[in-house]
Amino acid sequence: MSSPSEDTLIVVKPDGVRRGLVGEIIGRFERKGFLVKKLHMQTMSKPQAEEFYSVHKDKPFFGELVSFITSGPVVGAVLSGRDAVATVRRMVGATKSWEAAAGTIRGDFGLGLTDNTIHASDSAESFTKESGVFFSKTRG
Ligand code: 3AN
Repeated sequence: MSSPSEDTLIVVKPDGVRRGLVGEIIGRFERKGFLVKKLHMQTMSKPQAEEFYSVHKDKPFFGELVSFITSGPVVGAVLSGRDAVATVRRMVGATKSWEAAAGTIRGDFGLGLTDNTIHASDSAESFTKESGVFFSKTRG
């Protein structure tokens, strides 16, 4: 029986790329059963990052967020599979990495908050917006 499929976006943040965790992270999603539909490494520009994180523009940590995400290369992937948005968020774990459950990506690989290894879309609407911004300079 085929299962209903959904797409979501993950972005391995500069700390994750710097620490050599790209393969481990993408591998976890592949082993879970998600299909990698798009994969792209780039260093985001400041305007691109401000648009990517625009829902947080009034938060006190917005400047820090933009400055961190543009501090080095990131790797974004569109993942496709059953209930992708919620399932991927469970695999990513809590925002505060030091509180994230063992077995989640943030729980296993870091202690940071701004530098919390990975971003994942929190809804279908966020996926549409964020993937449009992330892949704006790529074709296909
Ligand atoms: P999540 O990435 O778990 O969905 P959000 O959407 O609440 O978390 O926050 C977006 C990003 O903003 C987080 N990934 C984290 O890097 C950063 N962030 C969230 N809260 C704070 C905070 N209080 N101080 C600094 N950075 C924060």
